[in-house]
Amino acid sequence: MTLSQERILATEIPGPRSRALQERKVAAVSAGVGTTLPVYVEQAGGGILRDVDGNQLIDFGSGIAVTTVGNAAPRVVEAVQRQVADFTHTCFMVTPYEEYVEVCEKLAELTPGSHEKRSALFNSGAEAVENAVKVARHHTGRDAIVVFDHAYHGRTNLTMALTAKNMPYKHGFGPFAGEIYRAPMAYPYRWPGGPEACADEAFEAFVNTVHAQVGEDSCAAVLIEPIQGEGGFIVPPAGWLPRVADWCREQGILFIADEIQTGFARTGDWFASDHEGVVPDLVTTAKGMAGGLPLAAVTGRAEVMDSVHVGGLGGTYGGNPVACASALAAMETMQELDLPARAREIEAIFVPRLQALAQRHPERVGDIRGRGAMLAVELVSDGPGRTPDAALAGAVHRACSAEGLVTLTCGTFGNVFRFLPPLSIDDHLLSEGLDIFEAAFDRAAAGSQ
Ligand code: PLZ
Repeated sequence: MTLSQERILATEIPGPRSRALQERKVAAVSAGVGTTLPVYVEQAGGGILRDVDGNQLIDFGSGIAVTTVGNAAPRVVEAVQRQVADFTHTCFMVTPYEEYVEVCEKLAELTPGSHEKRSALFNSGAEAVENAVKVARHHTGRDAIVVFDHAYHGRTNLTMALTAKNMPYKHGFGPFAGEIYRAPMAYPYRWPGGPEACADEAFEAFVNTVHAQVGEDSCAAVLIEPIQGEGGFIVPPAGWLPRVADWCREQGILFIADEIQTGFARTGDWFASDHEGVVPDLVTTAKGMAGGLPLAAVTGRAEVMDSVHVGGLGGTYGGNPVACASALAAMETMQELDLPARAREIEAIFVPRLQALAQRHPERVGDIRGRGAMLAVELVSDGPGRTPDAALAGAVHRACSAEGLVTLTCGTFGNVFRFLPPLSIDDHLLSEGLDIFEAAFDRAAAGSQ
């Protein structure tokens, strides 16, 4: 790795070159495309992003859970360079190539369950979700798709309909696709009957939604993120997910796990579904799978995936050979370095420190949750009152940015501070990043009492 693994503050953040680039951005890029931290990157690797002003920032975001194996990971660079020199595109639907097939073989090996599987490859997470819905409808001959409160599945027309949050994802972009129904999410911290009642009551509420609003035999699929991402890193209570999956099976409803954010070592298992032994009928993947190149997949039971007529699935770039080469190298890296274990180590480093923070700020840290290297704190203004405090999350985020720590927030109420470090980050950077976060939190909390 050529990039030194140290934080460097060479200028204020953003520095003069980044500010000049941001001016060009405003003049050339649609205002609809936002940037949370307008620091322009010129090199990245390990746990560091180096900007055009020579600053080196600690990365707690992984480009939204993508650079799981690290940025420009050595094996990925080598595989991509080789592939790009061999050929860049033929279109798999025209003249195929081995890398596509090999990625699908790897997906069959790594995704939950030992049954026979098939996959189809796409370019983005949203495209994978769209295609999972297409396959589910085609296979079942049913129309309705059930999703959950706080869900995030993408920004295309169908996936906007599947996504719960209005601003910024949906506002003014309707009308949306039909036959989408929403059930309450098993969200322990905010469950009206309290966290202990959440598993049973949320299961009952889910079944009632399907029964009363849809009708079991009209329902093609239930689509869920096993740990919700953009919606707030919401971890359902133990037992709830397997119950939902089992019930779907009894009703002939397909169970689709959207593992786009949770998949590929991120949560300390290969997939978040593995944690409770859930075996989905279909799984959508993207992000961490391909080491930073755009690649997404739908993987599922052979008879479901093969029920589609020849030519029914595809796209010009889906399973591009360079992206496939990158994915194969990324998956090998994850296996060889046992990155699920690394994610569990990261959890063990973070959780005690977040717990100490919660003890220091009982009125402001409402909840600590997540698994592996997908962790979050939910911020509130009044402790047990649970009033979301998005302003505090924003203030902590800005203070971290100024100190050279890249962080992300999320949540339906914008009040969840989330941690998604690359699994290639060194312990000393994790610890330094946490120091910065804690100091920023202490100052922001004191300033907004
Ligand atoms: N499903 C579970 O997390 C992408 C979106 C960021 P694409 N999440 C980050 C933003 O503001 O656009 C995501 C996800 C889950 C689907 C998607 C969509 O994946 O590759 O962004 O289309």
